[in-house]
Amino acid sequence: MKKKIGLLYGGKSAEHEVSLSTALAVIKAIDFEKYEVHPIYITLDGEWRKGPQLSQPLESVEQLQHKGDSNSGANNIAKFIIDENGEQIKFDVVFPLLHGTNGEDGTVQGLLEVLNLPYVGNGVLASSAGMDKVVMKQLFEIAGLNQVPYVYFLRNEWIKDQSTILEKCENTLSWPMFVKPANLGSSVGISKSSNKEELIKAIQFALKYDRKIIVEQGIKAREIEMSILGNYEPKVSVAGEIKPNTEFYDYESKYKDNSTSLIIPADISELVESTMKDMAIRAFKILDCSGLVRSDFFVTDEGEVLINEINTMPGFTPVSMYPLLWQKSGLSYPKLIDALIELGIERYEEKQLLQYNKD
Ligand code: G1L
Repeated sequence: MKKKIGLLYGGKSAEHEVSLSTALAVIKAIDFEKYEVHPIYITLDGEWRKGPQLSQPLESVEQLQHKGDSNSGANNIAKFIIDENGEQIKFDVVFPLLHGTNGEDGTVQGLLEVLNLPYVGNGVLASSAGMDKVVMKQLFEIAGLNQVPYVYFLRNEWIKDQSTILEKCENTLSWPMFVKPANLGSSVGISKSSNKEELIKAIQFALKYDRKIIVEQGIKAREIEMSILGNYEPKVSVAGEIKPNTEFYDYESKYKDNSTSLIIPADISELVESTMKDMAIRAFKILDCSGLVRSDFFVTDEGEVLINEINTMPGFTPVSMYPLLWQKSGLSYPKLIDALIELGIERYEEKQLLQYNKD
């Protein structure tokens, strides 16, 4: 029996297009001898549209953007849950290739939990904790992970008392400082400031995108990443370096231009590599991750390793860092998809064994 895979993509999100091309890449690579694929497209307006079952790859993203049948009135989430006969659809596993609607991650995972469907990747807790840079940094602190100094605050605190916040930044951090919305949906709202005046502007800008702001001390360092795969005993890939050609990594350079180059494997010492591996696994465990995570580090010229962030939903086309690192580590893109599906099912089956009532 072929496994029934539900592929969720699109979404009410800034990364709608990225999600579409990722879904196409997965469909092109997935083993149709082992799986049948059920595409579920979420439009930019948040409408859920189930497409016909696939038993062979598609050619273009247009084929993924199913037309709605507006007369049925059921172009909605019910179509995903219930089939033509009113029975609940049972997928063997769902691939959630999207951020939660409006960027609150963990929401789609929560829906899948409520529906009691197995799914690929991180659960509710890791997805939402990994979405908030402040929560993530606080957890890293508990795990004893080395990271850049930071200050954070909420909009209402800024409105009440700007000078205390600015003082705290100047006393705790040195220039330049990077101001970011805490919500890591995408790299929008981020800017660099080299003095107080710029800092104020950067904060006002970031506040357009989130109510929680983080100010991080800038650091002169290389950006090196590792891919983690597994549940209880996660495996770590070789390291890869990102060399940005623009001043820093913004939304445009991340997705649109070729202004970054990836160097795989990264040229690092054995000590730096083993430090990164150890930190990557500690980060994976403290956020209670499952399936996959990409861990991003700073490495200074002196060989100091600092964790920057982890990404619970990394770029996932065959030319994205996460799959490329596995490719170099001996795991091809189709094999990586197989492994993630198995890990999702394993996690679900373990959960089925839990008891929910008192004896
Ligand atoms: F399903 C996985 F494997 F967990 C998974 C889910 C989501 C891997 C990678 C992603 N990434 C994305 O969905 C995205 C980078 C396209 C964000 Cl919209």
